[in-house]
Amino acid sequence: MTNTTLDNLITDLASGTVQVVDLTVNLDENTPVIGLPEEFKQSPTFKMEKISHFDDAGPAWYWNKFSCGEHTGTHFDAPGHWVTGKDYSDGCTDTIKPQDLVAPANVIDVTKECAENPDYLLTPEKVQEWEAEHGKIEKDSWLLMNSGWSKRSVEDFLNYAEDGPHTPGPSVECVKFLVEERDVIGFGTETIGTDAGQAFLFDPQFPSHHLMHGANKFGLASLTNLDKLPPKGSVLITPPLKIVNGSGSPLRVLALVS
Ligand code: 23J
Ligand code: MN
Repeated sequence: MTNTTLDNLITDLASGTVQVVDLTVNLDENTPVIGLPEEFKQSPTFKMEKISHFDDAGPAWYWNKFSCGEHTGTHFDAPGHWVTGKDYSDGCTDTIKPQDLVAPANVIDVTKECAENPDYLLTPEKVQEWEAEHGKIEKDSWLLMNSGWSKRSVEDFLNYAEDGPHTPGPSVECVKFLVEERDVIGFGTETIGTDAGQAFLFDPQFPSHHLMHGANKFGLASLTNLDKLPPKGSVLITPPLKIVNGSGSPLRVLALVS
C-alpha cells in the first residue's frame, strides 16, 4: 500500500513534525464580550454553575452547566449572524458544510502598525504587499490579522473611549478585495470582533460582517497565538458547536503547523 496523505499526517503528528497550535482564549466569567451602543440589547458574559462535584449531588462525578452569548471569547461568526447573510441554507452553525471547517490560513503581521495606531485599518495594498512576499491568498483560505491584540490587558483589549472602541480591523476596501478578488473562506482576528472598533462609522457599517457574511463567508474573533503561525502553510480546524439555527458559537480553534 502506498503512503497516503493521512498516513503521513499520523506519522508527522506523532513525531512532532506537525504541531498543533491552540488559537483559543480561556473561557470564564472574566472573558470580555463586545459592548454595543446602549440602545441595543447586550451580550451576557460566560457563566458556569456546578451540578455536582463528587458530593451528595453526584458522588462519583463532576459536571457543570454554563451559559453565554454565542459571540463570547474565541468564537465563530456564521453567515446567518448578519442580515446580509440570513437567507443562506448553509449559513448557520448546524448547516455549515463540514468541508468548510478545515481550511488553510494566511497570517498577516500588522502588530507594529496596530501598536502605533489602535484604529489601524488593513488595506488591500498592505495585503498585496504581503502576497508579493509570501504568495497569493488562495480561494477558500482564511486571512488572519495578527494585530498583537491578544497580548493586551482586558481594558486595553476593549480600548473604549467616549466615542466608542478603538481597535484595529479591515477597511471596507480590504473586505471587498478579500471577498471579490480572493474569495477567502473568512477573516479572523485577535480583537473582540472581526470589525474595527470604529466600523459603525463605515459605509457599509461593520463591513467584515456586512460583506463577508453577505457572501456566505465566516468570521473568527478573539483569536490568540497568531504570532505562533507561519505567514502561510498552516491548516485551521474551526468547527463551531452544532447549535440548531445558531449564529455562531465559542469554539476551540486549532492550527496544524509543520
Ligand atoms: C453583534 C452586533 C454587532 C457586532 C457583533 C455582534 C460582533 O462583532 C460579533 O461578535 O459578531 S460588530
Ligand atoms: Mn461574533
